[in-house]
Amino acid sequence: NQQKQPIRCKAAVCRKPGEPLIIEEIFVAPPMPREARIRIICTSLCHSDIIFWNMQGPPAIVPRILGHEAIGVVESVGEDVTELTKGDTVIPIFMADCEECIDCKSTKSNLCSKFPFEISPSMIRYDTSRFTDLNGEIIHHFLFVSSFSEYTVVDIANLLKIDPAVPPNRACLLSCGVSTGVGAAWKTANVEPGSTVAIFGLGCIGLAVAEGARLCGATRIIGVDIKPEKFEIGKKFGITDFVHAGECENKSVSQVIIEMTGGGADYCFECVGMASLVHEAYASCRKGWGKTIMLGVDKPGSKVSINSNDILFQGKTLMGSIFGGLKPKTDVPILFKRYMDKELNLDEFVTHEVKFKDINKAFDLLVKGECLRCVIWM
Ligand code: CXF
Ligand code: ZN
Repeated sequence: NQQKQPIRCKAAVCRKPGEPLIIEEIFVAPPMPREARIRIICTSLCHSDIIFWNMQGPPAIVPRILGHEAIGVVESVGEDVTELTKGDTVIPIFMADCEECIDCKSTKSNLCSKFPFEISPSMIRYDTSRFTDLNGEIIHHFLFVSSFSEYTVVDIANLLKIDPAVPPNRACLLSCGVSTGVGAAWKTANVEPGSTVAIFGLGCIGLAVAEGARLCGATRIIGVDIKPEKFEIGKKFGITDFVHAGECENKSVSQVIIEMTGGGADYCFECVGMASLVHEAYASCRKGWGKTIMLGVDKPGSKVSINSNDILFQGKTLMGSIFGGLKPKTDVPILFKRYMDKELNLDEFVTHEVKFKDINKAFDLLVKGECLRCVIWM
């Protein structure tokens, strides 16, 4: 049986942290029960790939295959897979959705308890790898996806079947970054029509929050960034006002936002991953009902410090949001529909496209902050 054989194909392997990926031939083992082997069509580069590419030591171990924002076609399925079949178009999602645990059954959570999210070098269900190099050495996985490979193996809990009519270089964006930002506005914050929103950091995630806030009917969307050129880009995503952080004379950003809004924004989003900025975002949201949502990932162990009486007397909320609070199997299909109905703007996020052999160019562009999303075609 052809499908039970390992596949020999090309992958971009991270062998040393922070050094260019090496395109080499590898073997991809057949899928185990409840897994599928996927042929990647295209993948895009997310900032988390850069963070873990640069990280020295655990949980980032080499050699491994990075990449987690992608779209592909099912090449074969393991035993006990009824949900998917060969030829289906799928997107991988690093957050599992087993559809049967208490969290997956609740509309209030996207944190699967059967397969909790972790930075693991293995498959989510088995603690083993499906990749080996030509010397038989193990190559590790990343975020249960490892899409910088012509073929990969992904658990059924991490796969969403999608309509093959969606252009692949748009569909892949809903696999991580854009979904995370849009979801944070829609699901985590539940932004209401007429709201004022402040977004700290106008990279892909922050701009996706703006897009989500616009879809929710926010009327004022304030972007905060240290680069003034981000305002022009932000306008395409519905940013109405801009605060140039670092150039606020002798005021803090929160003082500026409180003055602009007559008391603070209804919703603030931290999209950089700086604990000190969470403090500033929290200070920028309105007493009584203000909500601050953390999306950025700071260094492990970093602390957010907020005066306890501020929390007690101001009645504000501070929330974390992973994958925008979206439930992969039920909420992401709604985003696909909104894209196909021409409501959700994905096109503007794709600023660059390269061939797989040029994957290291995509890294250069994102590291230099010159792109939002670079699509890498296999
Ligand atoms: C991130 C979310 C926080 C942990 C690392 C991965 N997700 C995707 O980019
Ligand atoms: Zn990502």
